[in-house]
Order: sequence, then structure tokens, then C-alpha cells
Amino acid sequence: MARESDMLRGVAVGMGSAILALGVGEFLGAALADASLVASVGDVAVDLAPGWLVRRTIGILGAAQKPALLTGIICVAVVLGGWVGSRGTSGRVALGLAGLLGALAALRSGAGQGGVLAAAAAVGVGIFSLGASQQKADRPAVADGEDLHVEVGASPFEDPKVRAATRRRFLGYAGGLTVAGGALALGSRALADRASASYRDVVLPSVRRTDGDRPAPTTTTEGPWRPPDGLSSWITPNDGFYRIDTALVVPRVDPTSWSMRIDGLVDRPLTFTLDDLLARDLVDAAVTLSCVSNEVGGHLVGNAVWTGVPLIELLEEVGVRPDGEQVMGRSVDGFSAGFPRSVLDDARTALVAVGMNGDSLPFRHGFPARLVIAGLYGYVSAVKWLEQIELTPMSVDGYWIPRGWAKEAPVKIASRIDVPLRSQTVSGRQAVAGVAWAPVSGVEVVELAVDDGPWEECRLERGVGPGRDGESWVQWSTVWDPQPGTRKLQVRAWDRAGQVQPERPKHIAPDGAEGYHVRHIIVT
Ligand SMILES: Nc1nc2c(c(=O)[nH]1)N[C@H]1C(S)=C(S)[C@@H](COP(=O)(O)O)O[C@H]1N2
Ligand SMILES: [Mo]
Repeated sequence: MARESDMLRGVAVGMGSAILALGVGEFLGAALADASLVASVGDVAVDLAPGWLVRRTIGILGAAQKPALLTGIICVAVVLGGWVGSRGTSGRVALGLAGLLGALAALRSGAGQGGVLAAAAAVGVGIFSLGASQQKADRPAVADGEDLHVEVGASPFEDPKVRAATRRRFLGYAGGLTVAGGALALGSRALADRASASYRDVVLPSVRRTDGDRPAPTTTTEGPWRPPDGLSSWITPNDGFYRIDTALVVPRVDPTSWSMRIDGLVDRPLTFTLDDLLARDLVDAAVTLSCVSNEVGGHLVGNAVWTGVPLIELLEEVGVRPDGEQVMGRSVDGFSAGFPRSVLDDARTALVAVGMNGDSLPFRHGFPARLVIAGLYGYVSAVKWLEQIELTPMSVDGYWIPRGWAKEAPVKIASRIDVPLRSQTVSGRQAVAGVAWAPVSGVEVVELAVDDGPWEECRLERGVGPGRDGESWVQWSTVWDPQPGTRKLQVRAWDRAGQVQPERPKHIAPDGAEGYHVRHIIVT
């Protein structure tokens, strides 16, 4: 009898602890990283789910798919919490693992260290509240105003009055946890809403120009093309765009008081407010942004349509002096990145960007303004939460240079296999596909080799969007009729200057990874 109620108490407290942990995770996630742990886990679930299932559930559940998924995740977490509460140590291990999962999902969705911190705090609070209830369990409640009369040798819990009081106290405790968790979750929504209010006030003008040369989309002789399941979309959606920065807490800059100055080795230093920038003739351009830390086959790369003011126009207005050889961007959070001004001579896209894929910049990607320079790794160019552009001699170093990364960092030619998915078992005729980039000249050819056989040219889709053709990645695909066994797929790209992607594997440090992306696929 006591056993059974012990267990029920454990379940109730476990569930309450799970709700409190979720609330803490959501609140800190919103406060630190502008992210929701539950939503991050949902994204992972969607990514891991087979394409047909996702499409089917969208078909059945429609727009309710996302809320249904999120509700599902919360329910699973609460049930798991109940189970955890009914166990001792093994439950805590499970809780730790759940937290690790949340942290990984948060990292994957670009929540950064703030997301990991939120997940860790959630687990910590969960374990603490379970532990606190354990201590209570060791001390029975005293029934209202009465002394305890306990038979020697019997557990105090055997006394029905004590049992009732203890049960009440535990239910009260579990209820308290639930209320606290719910309040925190509501608080996290309020935080997110308050932030997005200032965000929504910033509206991009609807009329924009493109400076690019992207050719009109053509249909190849092979006919219209349907992207295979699992192939990265040509435009990376904002909430799926990788995030890399040193910020523990995502800066939430107030757009009404923000301004950016251009100074240093210039004739006329100038300051621009956000309204100043928005009132100008804005340009749209699709540009692929990559992190120098992107491993061969990695996902620290994405393609977006950036909206902004051409940097070159702003530099002309301030009048750069001849010794102003370096463009050094600085952020509100003390980050800096610089590149030679001569990089801009080839008329590549270089923007003080205020928009990303038609919206204002998301907080995580630099609201209200950032630099985007085609063909340069982010760490020497793509300053988010931009506050200053300083013209300096080359001797001044940005944030990552004294930390061992190369001073100059053009993006290297690279290609990636997206489908078949890693460790997928396949059979029969099917697509092999992926993305390749070689800014700013552009990808000329992508080739695939099976089992170290001959290199075969793949079909390219150059994407439909504004901007200069060479500055965005291309999607490549081919049809593969595999023989059973373990097969080795290898991809490489050539740029329009006739350079092939370097074959010899090279570490990301100091100036970016090299080597062919290889994927071993089991064919049945
Ligand atoms: N303020 C600030 N801007 C920054 C960084 C940073 O740490 N702080 N990291 C840079 C690096 S290393 C990269 S790869 C890009 C990533 O941009 P994203 O997070 O929008 O993908 O931002 C760049 N801009
Ligand atoms: Mo980076």
C-alpha cells in the first residue's frame, strides 16, 4: 500500500518536475538565445522523420501540424518525467540524457551556448526538484495539529492520517511545480513577444533593386526538375540558417536608438540610423554565407536573399583615404572582423544588410544590421549587430586573427552530398544530390564518382533569385543505379576559373577545410 502511494507520489512529482524543467528551459531559452528548446526538438523530429510521414501529417493535420507536434513533445516530456520520478538514480540519468538531447537540438537550431545553458539549467532544476521531494519523502508529514503516534517498527507512512497529509503535501508540491513551470513558459512567450514588437516595427520597403546578373531560369533538355527529398533548398529559411557567434546572450538591439558610424581613415565620418538605411535605395541579392569552421560535408553554410545598402556607396560618401586599406566591422557586443578594401574591387555583392529572405534580420542573425560580403568566410566579414565600420591599416586585426585564424579568408570551392542521407540503406534507381559553392566566380561543373570510378558530370540547378549567379550555391543531382553492396560516393566541384576543389583533406584551421565529401551507402 505504502509502496504504491510512494510510486504515485513519485510519478506526480516527476511530472511536476518535468513541467518546471520545461518552463525553465523555455524561459531561459527565450531570454538568452531567442530560442525555444521544445521547438528545437520538434525541428529535429521533423528532420529525422521520413519525408512521406512529414508530408502525410501535413496533409492530415494541415497548419495544426506544428502545434500538434509541440504538444506531443511536451506530453512525452511530462510522461517521461512521471517515469523518471518513479525511479531513483536511473531516472536522473534519463533526465540528464533528455537534457543533452535538448542541448544538442538547441545547438543544431542555432541557439548557441545560450541554448545549451538553458537546457542545462532545465535539467539542473528538474533534478533538484526531484531531489527535494525525495527529502520530503524521508520525513513524513505531521497530520494537522496532532502528535504522531507511531508503533515501534512501523513506518510512519502506515498511519492513515499521516498518509493523507503526506499525500496532500506531495500533491501540493507537484501542483506548485506545475504552476511555476506554466508561469515560466508564459513568461517566455511574453519575452519573445516583447522582443518581436520592436522587431515588427521595422518594415523593409517593398521596392528593391537587384544589381545582379543572374540569368533567367532555363529548362534543361532533361525537362523540369523536382528536387529529391532531403536535398537542401536553394534558399535556406531563416530559422534553419546556421548560427555562429561568440554571443552567450543574443543581443536584442533597440532599433529606435541604434545607429552605425563609418569612421577611421575617412574624410567625412558619418552616422546612419536604421531609418537612414531603410530610406535608401536597397538591393536584394542571394549570397551564400559560410563559416570557416564548416567541415567537409558540414552544415555551417547557407544561402539567403540579403537586403541592404551596397557598402561601396557608403564608402564613397565618407571618402576613404588611401591608407584606409582595411574595412573593419565592429559589433555592439565587441566582435570585430576585417578584410582588405581591395576585395570590393571586383564589384561583388557587399551589403550593410537589414533584411534576410524578405524579413528584417532575425535577432540571431544580426538585427538590425550586419555585413554580408560575398565570397569571404563570416569570421573576416559578416559582422552581426553592426555598430561601426572603421577604415584601418591592414595591421589592425579582427577578433579571430590573434586566435590563430588566417588574416585573409576567401571561401574555398566546396561540394556536399545531401542525398542519400548518411547511413541510409537504399535500393534501386534513385537520386544522388547535394549543393556546391565556389564564390564569387561560381560553380561550373559538379562531378560524382562511385567506388573511385570515373568522374561523371551532374545536372546543376542554379536557383531562381536576385543577385550575381556565382555568389550563391548551386544544387546538383544525378540519377544512380546502384549495385548491391557498400558503395562509396564522392563529389567534387570546379569553379568558372577552371579550378577544381582541392582533394587532399585539410583541417578547418587556419583558413577553411579542404577535401572531397565522401559518403558510404549500403545498397541492398
Ligand atoms: N557580432 C558578431 N558577428 C559575427 C560573429 C560573431 O561572433 N559576432 N561571427 C561571425 C562568423 S564566424 C560567422 S560564420 C557568421 C555567421 O553568421 P550567421 O550566424 O548569421 O550564420 O557571423 C559572423 N559575424
Ligand atoms: Mo564562422
